[in-house]
Amino acid sequence: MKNLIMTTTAALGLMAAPALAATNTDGMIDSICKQGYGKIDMDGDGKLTQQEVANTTNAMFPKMDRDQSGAISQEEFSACLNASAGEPAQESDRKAENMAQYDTDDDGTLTREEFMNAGTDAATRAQSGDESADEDLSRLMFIPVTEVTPDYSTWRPDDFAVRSYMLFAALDTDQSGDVSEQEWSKPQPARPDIRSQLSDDFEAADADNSGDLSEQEMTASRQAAAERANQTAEDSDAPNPPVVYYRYDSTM
Ligand SMILES: [Ca+2]
Ligand SMILES: [Ca+2]
Ligand SMILES: [Ca+2]
Ligand SMILES: [Ca+2]
Repeated sequence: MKNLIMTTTAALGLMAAPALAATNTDGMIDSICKQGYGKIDMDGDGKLTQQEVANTTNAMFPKMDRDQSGAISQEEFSACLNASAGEPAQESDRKAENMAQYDTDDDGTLTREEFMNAGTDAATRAQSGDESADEDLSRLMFIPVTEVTPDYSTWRPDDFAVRSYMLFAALDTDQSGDVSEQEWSKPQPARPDIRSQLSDDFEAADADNSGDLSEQEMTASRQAAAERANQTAEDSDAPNPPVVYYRYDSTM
């Protein structure tokens, strides 16, 4: 699935990041850019409505528009949506010996479905007070090095789904759609750099080919992606498809 919105050439992206870091709005921009779509489902039913997408686009647009030009340039787009590229995860004890338990079809690799089902299972156990689940969660959830060790009891199902999705994306470095034993054993996988994908998405969203995105273009593009995400969730065979996973499919 393609991204919601997004952006730029490699050169522009590299130049934009230091410029952003120099401003005191950096923290705010960062949180908007990093929270992605996890918080978009405001009525909590696991579906993205067109109105929710319009509302969140309206809220984030002026913050992404760093120079207040009234439009989102490729640099602005990429600086935001690729903000966490390269961010490493905390170390965990992932190694060949503890991968097999999550590999339900025993084929030696973890598909995203196997990976995320394992995460959902561990999350369910953790929330029912099973302390042994923490060991699984430390292998299956993306915890940035900058974050203190999480208190999983405070996480919502969406948080588990997002972090699980993030870790899978970080581990699957060859983007094959599954995690090999070698990929699994990487001690500190990092958030992937998605500039080239963002570049494609930016072009697709720029309906009038003006080279920047109006709020209307951004809203339309995100609404179309949300629609696809809803459809993907609906078509899924999983009994309870992790909703945020589908939301993040549009951004990662
Ligand atoms: Ca701008
Ligand atoms: Ca497998
Ligand atoms: Ca792979
Ligand atoms: Ca445009």
